[in-house]
Amino acid sequence: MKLTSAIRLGVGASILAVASLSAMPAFAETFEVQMLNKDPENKKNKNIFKPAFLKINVGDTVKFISVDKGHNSQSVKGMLPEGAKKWKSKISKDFEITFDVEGTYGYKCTPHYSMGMVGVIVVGDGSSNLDAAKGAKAPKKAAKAFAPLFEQAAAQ
Ligand SMILES: [Cu+2]
Repeated sequence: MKLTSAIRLGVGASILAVASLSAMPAFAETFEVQMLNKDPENKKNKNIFKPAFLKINVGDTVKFISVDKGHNSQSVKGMLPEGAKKWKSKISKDFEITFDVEGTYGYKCTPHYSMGMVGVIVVGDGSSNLDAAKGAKAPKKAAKAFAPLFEQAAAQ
């Protein structure tokens, strides 16, 4: 009797372990986005996130690196999938965020939003809220900067 229940327990535990493993991404990765005063490859390109577009998997982390001071990362209203948490990092500080909700995310640098310092992250399948994100209001230069990034999101 005792042996049987021990075996059952063993099988049950391993099934549980497999189930929880498959629910998690096999290899969660961390991606880096630099916050820069200018693009080293094109000095005319000022106040940028590099790369401004990322495609990641659910469970992956993005680390915003404060290479140059004066920048931050903040989610843009209307450009988050449902159930996702908004964020706002401190100016001139590195910031890390893990994405657990699938969808398309538009974000900005708070002080340079009107100058078009924005980025887009697609987490898993970004299609659920892509149209809504595209339709969200943004200042003129930001909208212009978002357009090619949303095009990249649509092409995923
Ligand atoms: Cu900035």
